[in-house]
Amino acid sequence: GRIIHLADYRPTDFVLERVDLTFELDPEATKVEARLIFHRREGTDPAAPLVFDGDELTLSGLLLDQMEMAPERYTATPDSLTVRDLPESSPFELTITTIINPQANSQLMGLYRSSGIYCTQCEAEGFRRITYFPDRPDVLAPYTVTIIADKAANPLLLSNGNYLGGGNFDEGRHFAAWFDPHPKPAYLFALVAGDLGVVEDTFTTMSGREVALKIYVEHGKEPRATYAMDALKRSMKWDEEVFGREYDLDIFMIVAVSDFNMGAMENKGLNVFNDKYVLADPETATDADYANIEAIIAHEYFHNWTGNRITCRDWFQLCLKEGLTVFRDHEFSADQRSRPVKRIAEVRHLRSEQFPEDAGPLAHPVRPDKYREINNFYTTTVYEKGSEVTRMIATILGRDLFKKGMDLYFERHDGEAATVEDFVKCFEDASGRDLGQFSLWYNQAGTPHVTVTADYDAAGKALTLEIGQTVPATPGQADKKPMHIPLDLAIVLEDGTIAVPASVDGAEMTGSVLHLKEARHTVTFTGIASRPALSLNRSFSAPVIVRYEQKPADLALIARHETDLFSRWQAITDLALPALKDAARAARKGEAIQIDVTFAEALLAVAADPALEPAFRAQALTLPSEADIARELGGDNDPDAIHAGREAVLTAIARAGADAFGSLFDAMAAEGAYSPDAASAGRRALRNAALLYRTIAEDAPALAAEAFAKADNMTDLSQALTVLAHRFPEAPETHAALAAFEARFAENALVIDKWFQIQATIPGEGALARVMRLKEDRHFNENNPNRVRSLVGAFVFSNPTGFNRADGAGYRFLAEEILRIDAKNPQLAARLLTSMRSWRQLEAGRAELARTALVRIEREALSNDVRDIVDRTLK
Ligand code: B3K
Ligand code: ZN
Repeated sequence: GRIIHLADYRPTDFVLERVDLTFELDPEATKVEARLIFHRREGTDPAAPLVFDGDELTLSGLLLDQMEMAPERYTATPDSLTVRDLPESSPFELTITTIINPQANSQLMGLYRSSGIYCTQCEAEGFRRITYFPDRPDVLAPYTVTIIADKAANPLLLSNGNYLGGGNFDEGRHFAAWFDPHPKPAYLFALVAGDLGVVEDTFTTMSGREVALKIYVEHGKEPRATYAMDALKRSMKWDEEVFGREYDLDIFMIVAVSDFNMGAMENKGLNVFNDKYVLADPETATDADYANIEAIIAHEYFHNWTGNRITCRDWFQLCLKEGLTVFRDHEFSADQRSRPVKRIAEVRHLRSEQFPEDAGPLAHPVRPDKYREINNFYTTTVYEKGSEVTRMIATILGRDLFKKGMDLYFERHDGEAATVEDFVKCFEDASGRDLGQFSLWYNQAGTPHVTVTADYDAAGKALTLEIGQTVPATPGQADKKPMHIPLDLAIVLEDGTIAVPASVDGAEMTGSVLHLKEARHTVTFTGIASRPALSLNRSFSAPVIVRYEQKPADLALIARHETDLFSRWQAITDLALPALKDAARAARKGEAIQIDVTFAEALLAVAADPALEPAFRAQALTLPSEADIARELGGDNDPDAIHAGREAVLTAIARAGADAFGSLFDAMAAEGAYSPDAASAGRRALRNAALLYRTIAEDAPALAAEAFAKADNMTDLSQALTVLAHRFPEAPETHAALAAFEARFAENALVIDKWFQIQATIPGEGALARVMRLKEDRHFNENNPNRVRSLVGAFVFSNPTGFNRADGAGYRFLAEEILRIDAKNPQLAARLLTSMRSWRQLEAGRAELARTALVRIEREALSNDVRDIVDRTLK
């Protein structure tokens, strides 16, 4: 595949006016007829040919204004169709016919079949696997779609927009027609056909229109779709109230399918979902599943305005819809649940996923300027860092001006394919501020480092900060410019109050936000009554790494008194990190691990504080992960030593807090019947954290086995099973629990995924043999992405000691998996391979073994997807 550059963008020579598609569905030979009306764009070369994209297509008919075209006027190959000698000025109609094989489509891109259901996935470039088309996001048109199929097998025939009508044909066939009046790019096209059950509801919009809501699932699973429906209605309401956005069709549909390459897809009026993010009930879904369903339903719904009504000019602008829509779903979840707890979870996720990406060979700007395979750019940088960049605009402008800028964006660009520049300009115009330097966030990759030193002058009551920023070099970007970093901070005095400085000098400050714009600032605050502790980057106002040496006593002060709960959690984490790092270093040297457990006092105090919400207290008890510690250590990493060190710290906390964990476990027992709401989920999280520490302190499986036996919901059940399996993999209690779990949920593939995942993440070098054994299990299916992610994905992404076995067997296993999966499903293979992105951070022995495995992959014939990842990872 060749490399596509942002700088090469130019508009099409032809304007697409209308699309009219007819599908005659057949599992192995679906006929697709596309009638497309175009006219030549004014001012373009009147001799220019019309070039269509294709992917593995064969042309079986081509008409110009209903007349067969002479073969010398066009050239068709599997990946393109070029039509010459087209009218100079008048509109014309091309009718393109292709025959495709949905049954044989194992890539799950284009039109494919999943458990007997026809469905489509077109983003980013799947539509060109259905018909020849100008398959780029700046080609927008209204679509009419007619679907013809066998009625018994496919009573349901769905596409985008509003239902026009349908009827019966002979030979048991029927048809349905749909019209989507909102011009859209082809990546938002969808078709679904088959036999499904439905959950129905309605929503009355703010202007009083009634919208039919339908969620389609496999027959019998309807009761498990009610939570998704509830989340949908809350999302629709919230988007009206917070962003003033109203839904714009008569019907909104969601279809759950079991074979899907990602989470879900925002096709206009017809979202297609991985069933994992639709189906839930207390017996089979965890609290995390409920929260994910709520967030993803919201995310896809919110795309209706940010993505669909206003789409992207080209794929380089992907963050324009993804970063913004993640920001919107984050805000939604924060409003529906607990804002600080949600923020902590977001930051944990950003640090564990995006920071490593930004620090490794796959680093790229939020808006990349080149790509070889666009599917490899649906990354945590585009999504989550993209969301953080939007959040910073809101922080810099303040709530009201941010809202004004969003309103202007919706007004100015509705119906268009826009760019990041268009978006930023709306905030500049709405606020009168210059966001020029700020825009570097879109173009410079790498996580900025902010270093701070403080000097307090007691006599002058002045606090002086030396603040420096650097942005590390990333692939293709050696030198970086200073960024505009909005750093929210609090100066916490000895009595726990937050100081209000008499004056600030050396950097602009708005409210509690300091605006860093230079490589170095010397900032002086006056009127600071006592030697302060510094709470930096409150609520994680900027996605940066802050380096500031702070005394444990000062961190403890912040952990106790900060009004920003995120910062209290951060202080607790900062207190624990030195212990975790020291323990890992000691283990690495083969020394005895000594732990001074004073750091845990603040953590235990927060955990026991009844004034704080349980979900927050549970977060305080959840130590940084092994991957987090590896990142903090910054290289030459030995995953076994990190694991051993972290275990020692956990044990020290478990012993120090033994009494507290006992009473917490009892105090957080369920009150009444299960409810998935955030408050109840928080109590379960805290109780399960206590269970973990109690089990560690006792070093025996009995408590977890008892919790497993008594659990009346999937959260408690799977947590207890995880504790058993991860801590006592060979205990009879564990074998019994795993067998009972498997027997009870054998018919529910999504729950069996949890069973795979729990076993795939059992630490230690035995993990690989276990994973290989499970690959032979009757529940495993290599063609189903959810199964592959639960077993192979969980092993390579979430089992640091198992995957990074010192003999390199984990890497060799991954290489073989990648090569086999790549032949069927390149997107899935490429995603799994990103698990190698931090290989250079490993100690030399493992790094060399990892490199050897990458080279093994690199030498084979590969898809464009895997080729792109392996080449960049090795570079
Ligand atoms: N827009 C889709 C992702 C498409 C991925 C294509 N490889 C889902 C989402 O972000 O909402
Ligand atoms: Zn999205």
